[in-house]
Amino acid sequence: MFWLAFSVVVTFCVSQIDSADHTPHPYVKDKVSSFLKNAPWKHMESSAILSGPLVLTVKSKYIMNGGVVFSNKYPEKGFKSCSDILRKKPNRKNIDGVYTIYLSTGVKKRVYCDMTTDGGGWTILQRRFEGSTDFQNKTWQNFAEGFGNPKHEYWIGNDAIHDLTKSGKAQLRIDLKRFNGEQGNVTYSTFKVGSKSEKYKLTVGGFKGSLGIVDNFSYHNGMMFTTKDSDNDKLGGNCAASYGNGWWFKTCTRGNLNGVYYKKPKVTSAGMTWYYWENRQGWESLKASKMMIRS
Ligand SMILES: [Ca+2]
Repeated sequence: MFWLAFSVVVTFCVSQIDSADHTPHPYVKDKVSSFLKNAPWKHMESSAILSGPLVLTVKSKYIMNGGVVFSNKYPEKGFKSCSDILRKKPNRKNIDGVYTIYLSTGVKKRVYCDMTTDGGGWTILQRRFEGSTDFQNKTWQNFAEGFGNPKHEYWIGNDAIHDLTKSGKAQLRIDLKRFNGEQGNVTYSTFKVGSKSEKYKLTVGGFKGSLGIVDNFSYHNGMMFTTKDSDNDKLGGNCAASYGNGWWFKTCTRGNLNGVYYKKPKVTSAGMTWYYWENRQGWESLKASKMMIRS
C-alpha cells in the first residue's frame, strides 16, 4: 500500500509539471521530474475511509526535504555533439565550421564540426594543419580543459573527450596528410577515454586504414594520459618530458599526433607522426592531422 501510494504521489507531482498553462523547457522538466522521482519522500500519515460496499478512499501525506533541484545552467539549444546537430538540423550537411555543443556536465564548448566527410556529423577532437597552435608547452590542466582555436588548430580537451565517449558508442576517425599532398585515414570502431580520476585511460580497437596506413594507436590501448607534469606512462622516466606534448604514451610512442609541428617532412619521432604508411619513412613529419568522433 505504501509504495502504491508513493507512486501515485510522485506521478501526480510530475504530471503537475505538464500543467496546461505553461510548457516547461524540456531540460527543466526532465531535471525536476528526475528530482521528484528520486527525492527522499517521508511518509507522515495515511487514513482510509470505507463508504458503501465498493469505495475505499485512501489519503496519504508525505513531506520532502528541501534541496537543490538542479544547478546546471540549462542549455539554450542542447546540442550534444556534431552528430546530434546533424540529426536535428539535416540542412547543416556539408556545412563544416564552428558550432556550439553542450557536454552532459552543462559545459559549453565551441567545436569544429566536419559535416562533409563520409556523411558528416564528426566532432573534431584535434586539428592541426599549419603549426599555429603550440602543443608543446602545455600542462596536464591545459590538456584536460583544451586549448587553441576551434576555427584553426586546437585540442578539445580530455574532459570533453571523456564526456563525448563515455557511452562507448563513439567511432574515431583520423585523417592524415603528408607534405606531398597524399591523404589517408584510419578508423577505430571502439574509442573511449576514461575520466579525470582514471587519468583519461584510452580504450581503442576495431582498426581499419587506407593507403597501407598501419594500426599504431592500438599500441597505446589501455594507457593513461601523460604530460610533462603528470607521468603516467610505462617508461622509467617521463615520455612527455622528452616529446614535450601530452599523449597516451607507453614507452613511448608509435605515432604522436600531438608532437612538434615541423612545417616540412622532417624524419624524427619528435614530430607529428604516424608510424607508419606503406612505402614511406616511418617517422616522417606530417602536414595535417584531424582526430574526430561520431556516435
Ligand atoms: Ca614514467
